Amino acid sequence: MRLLLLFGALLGHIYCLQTFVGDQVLEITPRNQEQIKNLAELEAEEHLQLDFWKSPTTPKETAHVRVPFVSLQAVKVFLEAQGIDYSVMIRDVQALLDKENEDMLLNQRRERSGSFNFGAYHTFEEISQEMDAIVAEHPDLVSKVNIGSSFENRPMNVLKFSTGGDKPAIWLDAGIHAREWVTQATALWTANKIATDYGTDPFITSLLDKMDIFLLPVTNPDGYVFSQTKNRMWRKTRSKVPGSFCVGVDPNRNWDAGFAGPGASNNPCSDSYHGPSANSEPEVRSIVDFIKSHGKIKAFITIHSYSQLLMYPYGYKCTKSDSFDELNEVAQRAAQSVASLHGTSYRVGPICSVIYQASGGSIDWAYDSGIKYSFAFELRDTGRYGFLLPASQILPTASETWLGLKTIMEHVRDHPY
Ligand code: INF
Ligand code: ZN
Repeated sequence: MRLLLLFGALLGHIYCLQTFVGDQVLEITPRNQEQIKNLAELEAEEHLQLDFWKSPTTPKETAHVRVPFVSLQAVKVFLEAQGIDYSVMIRDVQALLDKENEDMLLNQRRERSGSFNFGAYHTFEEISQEMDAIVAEHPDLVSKVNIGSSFENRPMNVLKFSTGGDKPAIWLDAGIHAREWVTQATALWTANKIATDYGTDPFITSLLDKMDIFLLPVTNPDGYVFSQTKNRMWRKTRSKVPGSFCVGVDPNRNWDAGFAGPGASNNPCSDSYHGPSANSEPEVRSIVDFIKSHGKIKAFITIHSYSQLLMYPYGYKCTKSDSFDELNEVAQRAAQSVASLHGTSYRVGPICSVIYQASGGSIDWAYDSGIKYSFAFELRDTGRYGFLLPASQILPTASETWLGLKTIMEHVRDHPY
């Protein structure tokens, strides 16, 4: 009976859900500039429907590409003909999605007769309820601030951690890209960590004596819901784009920092589409308005996955920022803190040198708006599971990330400006 129920629930989900049966994620290692060009040409073939999880940048660096089952043959023939090395990273994407879905359903049953499990993936609704629960349990420290609504009118709720008044503050956000599920989960764990450790952990206590923290766990609510109900690989917002059949804008190309420059697409069907204008997405606009009206945000930290990177400005240009030396020093130390727990190794540097030139990103906007301490995390892993990180890695990811966050926040606390 139990199994039957589970099966029914699974079927119900699959019914309206895009499936990825037989899709593979290939790890591709171009040997030279020529082969990188070949891969760029492959990416441009829209009919192949390739999903570049990680783009090739320099020779010997790997690319990760999800290839739909129907394109597998063609892509493998192409790679072999060009003599480009590749291996299969994920043999059947759908098998991982089935496991993930089954885990979520089992956990939901368990939570009905128990407490919230931070080591599981949750729906938007469940996350919102847990945020309310954290506020209810710590009313003197935590409050909920509504900063606006998503395109589909879901609330953008920020948790404010404050011992009173409006102090200089640290901004943290996660989940700006829908499919990066470990980030929303990590943010919620972090919220609970801050709330429960205040008063006992000397670091968090001393920080909150001087500063406030604002934390937005689900920056792209519509995309998150879509990634759980329709298409697990969804990255963008869900806004209607005038004059196109394609939906959504890359919210990390939509900020007013080198908007529409290199590393963003003007094709509404692209996963890195910058949108019709800067701040066109209500999700981005809401954060910009909030931060401007607050006026005392001293650090801006955004959490993505995957690749294990800690980056700072700039992305829209490849020149050093004025704060390069200080940001680099802080980021290097934060990466060491992350590694100290489970040995997870991070690469550190400006966006443009660590990944690629990317314009319209949030931390560039924050930095150019006067928020010196602007950082972007890319959490686990380096590709074994990519965006499909098993729930069993949520707690280790969240706890190691917390050590990195602490190192940055400590520096911010001790270097007022
Ligand atoms: N990768 C980059 C992206 O937005 C990360 C990034 C961060 C770019 C900051 C620019 C600025 O394309 C991901 N991976 O989204 O999570
Ligand atoms: Zn991202």
